[in-house]
Amino acid sequence: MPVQNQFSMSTAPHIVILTGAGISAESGVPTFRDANGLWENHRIEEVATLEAFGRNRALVHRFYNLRRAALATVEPNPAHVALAKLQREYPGRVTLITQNVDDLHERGGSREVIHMHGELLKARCAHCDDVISWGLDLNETLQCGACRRTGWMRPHIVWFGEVPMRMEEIQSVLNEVDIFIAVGTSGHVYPAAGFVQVAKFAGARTIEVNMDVTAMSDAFQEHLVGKAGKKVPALVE
Ligand code: BV8
Repeated sequence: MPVQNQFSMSTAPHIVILTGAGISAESGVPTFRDANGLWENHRIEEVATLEAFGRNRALVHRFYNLRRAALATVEPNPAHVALAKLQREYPGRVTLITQNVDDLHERGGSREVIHMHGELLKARCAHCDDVISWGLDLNETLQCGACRRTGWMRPHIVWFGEVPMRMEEIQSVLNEVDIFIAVGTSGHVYPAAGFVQVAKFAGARTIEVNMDVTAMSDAFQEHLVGKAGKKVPALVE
């Protein structure tokens, strides 16, 4: 049953949506699985870590600079647009959490997005934590505008082994969710892969939208098998 049918102003359910790389796949953003978790023969888990950044800044900067530049070549797809429409229609009742670091949810019209793994279009000073919007190449010559130090600017990205962002907020919405929908995520990365269990504990209806069976499929009551660009609009419109 489309989630719209569950909305009536008196009992508007609280919907929590978790998206992963699969929602951006039809926009042309490669998923991590597409590359079998590899990039230029490096395992992504080896590039996307603080240790890798300490070992070889140029390599890590290149990894993110290429992905940041590629954002200019992609557009949001009907799945991003449909979720933004749902958020507009039910203000305050739809929490969108993404593991993705692209800006396609925002360009699809979403105003409030919880980027639990950070954002490609932001940079952070590793010395004073100042965060700036940043759409260009990052390198070690960049000076921090807040503490004036040079060589400390890093991608504003949560690497493996680092604490995801806004986890308290995420925890509190999961404790009171009525409908939990996961779109285009393989369920390999924690803590995101465990959110469905928290939602189930809260008594939520759980729906997985994916092209494949995933590592967390067994935890979901409902499965919409197919492409997000088709299945998400049908579910939420
Ligand atoms: C944490 C930013 C503690 C980077 C990312 C050993 C040492 C240290 C940590 C660990 C360890 N073992 C385990 C861990 C925990 C670790 C982890 O889970 N590792 C994995 C590899 C086992 N997690 C962490 O380190 C996290 N931090 O645990 O801190 C903590 C926890 C809680 C509270 C306090 C402290 C931090 C993890 C964040 C890593 N950063 N992103 C970057 O992007 O460069 S994760 C990165 O990979 C993505 O953000 C994404 O989350 C993940 C890839 O997952 P997916 O999004 O699911 O993408 P994937 O390609 O895998 O799947 C795509 C899916 O879409 C598929 O199912 C496919 O079928 C589907 N699909 C494809 N096309 C479509 C589609 N579906 C629908 N339509 C389509 N068209």
